[in-house]
Amino acid sequence: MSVRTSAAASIADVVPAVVSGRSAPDADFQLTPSTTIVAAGAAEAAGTYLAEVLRPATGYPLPVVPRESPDGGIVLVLGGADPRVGAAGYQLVVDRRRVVLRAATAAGLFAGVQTLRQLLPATVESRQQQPGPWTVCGGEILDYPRFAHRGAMLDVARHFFTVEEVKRHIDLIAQYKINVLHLHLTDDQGWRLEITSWPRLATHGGGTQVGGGPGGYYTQREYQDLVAYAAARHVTIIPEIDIPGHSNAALSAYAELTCDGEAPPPFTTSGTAVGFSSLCVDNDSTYRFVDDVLEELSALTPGGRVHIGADEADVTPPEGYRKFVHRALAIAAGHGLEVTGWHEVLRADPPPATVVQYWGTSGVDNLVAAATARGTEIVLSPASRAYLDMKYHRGIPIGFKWAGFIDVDEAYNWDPGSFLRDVPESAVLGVEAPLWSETLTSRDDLDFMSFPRLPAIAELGWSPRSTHDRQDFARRLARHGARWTAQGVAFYPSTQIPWPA
Ligand code: TNX
Repeated sequence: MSVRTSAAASIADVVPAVVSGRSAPDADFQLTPSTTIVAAGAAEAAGTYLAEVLRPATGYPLPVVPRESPDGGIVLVLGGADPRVGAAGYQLVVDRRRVVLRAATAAGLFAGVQTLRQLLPATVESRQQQPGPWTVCGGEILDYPRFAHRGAMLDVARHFFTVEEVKRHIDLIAQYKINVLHLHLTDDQGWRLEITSWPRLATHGGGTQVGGGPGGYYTQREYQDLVAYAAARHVTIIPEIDIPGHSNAALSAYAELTCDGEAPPPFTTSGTAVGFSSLCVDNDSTYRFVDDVLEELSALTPGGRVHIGADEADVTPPEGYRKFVHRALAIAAGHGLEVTGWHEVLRADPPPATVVQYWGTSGVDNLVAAATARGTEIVLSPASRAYLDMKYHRGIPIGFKWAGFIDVDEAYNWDPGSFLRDVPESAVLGVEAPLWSETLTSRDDLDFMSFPRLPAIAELGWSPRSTHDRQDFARRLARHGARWTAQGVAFYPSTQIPWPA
């Protein structure tokens, strides 16, 4: 498949769709060897990020300077934006002399930078110098998100992915205004974060993966680097320690977490069974473990929110599950942490401050509806829509199909505001697209399953309901294939998208 690589871009092609935009073709701005990026103080980081994105392909120096020269440039300003942009949006005005990006916060400027790069030809995404001209589509944009939580989840437990691979993934998802990366750090097959008070979690529990490969783990220093890298891209990492189920890796490292005192062997089969493991909810050592792990995690989590999983605890006795969840929530609160859990956590009747991540398929769940009536907020990850590990169609060699095949239409064509029965949009914190990695082993696999579906979920999270239009989305998305090609993204060329010939 070949995709056109040098066509000019337009405000009408931006993904996620903007709240409001007006193209003015006679007001295009040209990037030249003497263009400067004007950004001072707290705006400087967004300016530097923009310069780093644009320099390789243009070959221009694009210095980031504190003051505007008379001949204009790209100007990033904190303050003075239309108040409708709120804390996360931005306002962009492009005319022949200058580009002015305004926002109330650094996060808003960063979102605007992501839009701005989409107003340049796709070749700007190449890491090698390309021929211009470097035209920024003229016009005006006012833009801000529909939902606060626009997440992607990556499972580094079933198969390990390196710090470099995760950083690359962060850069790719941030382009689509994703602002949360939920990292699924522990599961039956692997424990991926160093915990200094329980060292064998990582050294033993991190030593393998699905199918018995070498696995791996992040040292705390590496993990901190990852968190900082994400933060610089306005992506908050939410670490998940999946307890009390999905815990074989921890049990195999420490026998005192089991009820029979015998550590099970590492789970290394190529099979992908779930729901067979549980921390022993009656052991004191289990709660010392939870306390120590959450204490160390709180120091590594500037976002202040952790995910405790709590899904598929099929072998945890129901009363014990309830007791465990309440103790874990109290321990987390003691370390100043806010908590998210998969929707099964509602079986324990947690306080409304616990955010619930819905991964069902039907949208009908009485516990979820009742919880939202008491103030619980929901993150929507319906498996039949948002699961990036589902196959696009039956012929795809990787991925699962238990929640159905998900091509771009299935990923895009639903409304997070009305998906759950008896749950008002006001209870929806946002959307999240989970990428489980039982069958995914390489960076190309991550790309292939994420693109183009992740941009579909990102648009549901960002763009107003009024812009929802599957044909227009397909047309806009079609223009992004050339960007992914220039970035070396191994995307799936869905037949539902009219890619340019
Ligand atoms: C269900 S979704 C799981 C995961 C699997 C996934 C595979 C959820 C909370 N649990 O453990 O990896 O399906 O699609």
